[in-house]
Amino acid sequence: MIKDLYRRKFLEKLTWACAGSFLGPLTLHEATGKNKNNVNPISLIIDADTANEVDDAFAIARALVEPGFDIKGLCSAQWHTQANAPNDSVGRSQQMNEDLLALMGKSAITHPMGSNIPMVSPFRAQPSPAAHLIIEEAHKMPKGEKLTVLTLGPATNTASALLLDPSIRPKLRCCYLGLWYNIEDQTWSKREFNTDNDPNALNVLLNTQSLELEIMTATTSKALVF
Ligand SMILES: [Ca+2]
Repeated sequence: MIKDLYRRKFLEKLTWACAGSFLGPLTLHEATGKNKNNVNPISLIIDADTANEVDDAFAIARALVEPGFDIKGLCSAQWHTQANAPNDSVGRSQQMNEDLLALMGKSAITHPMGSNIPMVSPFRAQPSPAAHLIIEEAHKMPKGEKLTVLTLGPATNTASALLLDPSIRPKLRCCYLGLWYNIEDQTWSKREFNTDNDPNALNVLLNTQSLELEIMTATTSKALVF
């Protein structure tokens, strides 16, 4: 109970800090459907293991007030390899997503639950409401436009969506936060937290031909200290 209270207090402070300086542009965006540069905002689904560490909560709160984003959904992801992970790690992420949306007055944004378990092979999807939302929103994109899926945890939900409906591949732009890159010997490593939580899912993204995939490595994100 005390933990829940601290979590809620933290989320309240976080949402006020993020919302305060963006309320002006947000009103303009909501009134016109376009951002201040008069271009259409990016259609975006955020897929996050929100309850694992505090960084995802900051990213989500900031994204929710960004006029350049048209957020089509906020999905929850599992984080089962963390030492203190509960059995329902996706449920904890889901609860934090719901708390954040409620505190920011954004509960109308669709917020489906992701899979609580990783893929058991790179050929077998883990169906979930989150994976189905990615499929649904990808198909809604106008011709020539893509849905951006920003993955802040393991790629279970996105990879499962691709396996369940491969026809969405040309409609997706996947942004993945994970892997290490060693600058000295120019080698990549999959022994990184997000990837360890579902290595099969990342392999699906890497092995899907012609999939638009952007990766920010943990090597880079670790250096981004504000
Ligand atoms: Ca994360």
